[in-house]
Amino acid sequence: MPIKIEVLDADITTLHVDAIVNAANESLLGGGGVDGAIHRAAGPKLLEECRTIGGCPTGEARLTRGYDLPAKFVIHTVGPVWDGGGYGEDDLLAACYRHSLSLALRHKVRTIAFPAISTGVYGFPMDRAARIAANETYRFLETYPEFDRVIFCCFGADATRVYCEAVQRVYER
Ligand code: AR6
Repeated sequence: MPIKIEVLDADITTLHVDAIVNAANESLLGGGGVDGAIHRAAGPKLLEECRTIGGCPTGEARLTRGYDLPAKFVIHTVGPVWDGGGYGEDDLLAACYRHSLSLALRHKVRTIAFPAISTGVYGFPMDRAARIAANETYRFLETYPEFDRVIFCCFGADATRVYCEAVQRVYER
């Protein structure tokens, strides 16, 4: 079965893919980290469209256009805030990947890039987040092989190594 998960060390706003995923908050009205970078690169029309959506619960995803980004769409998903692991954080993070990929499919997205959702301000342990990202994405692609490329776009060498190892582990199973 051809599974196409890649890991890149890059600024997600520069990627020429059909959709990039934003690690947003429930307001969908912007913030810091990758969210701030995406809004800056997409321009003010992105915030205008986000205002019409009315927010997004944790674990779900919403789609907008990409405006000035090279990507056609932005899929905004809201990762869980890490609170020790006993509050459903793992399932909510897995749901972010699943819902983002389903929404992408509905919009005929074939190439998509994810940031390391929840591993910045939201404090999710990186190795645990990477394992969930790799497992859930692999499982989704087993059922829906329509994607040409799914990229985990990491910021920096440490994150890139952790996500690479997690992806390798799912391939070796
Ligand atoms: N490209 C790729 N990855 C990036 C970029 C970039 N340009 N910038 C940061 N990262 P975070 P969260 C990485 O904090 O933890 C926002 O304020 C970063 O190194 O952006 O889900 C939202 O509005 C980290 O590994 O998202 C929410 O309030 C990863 O992206 C809150 O932060 C995620 O870090 C969401 O927190």
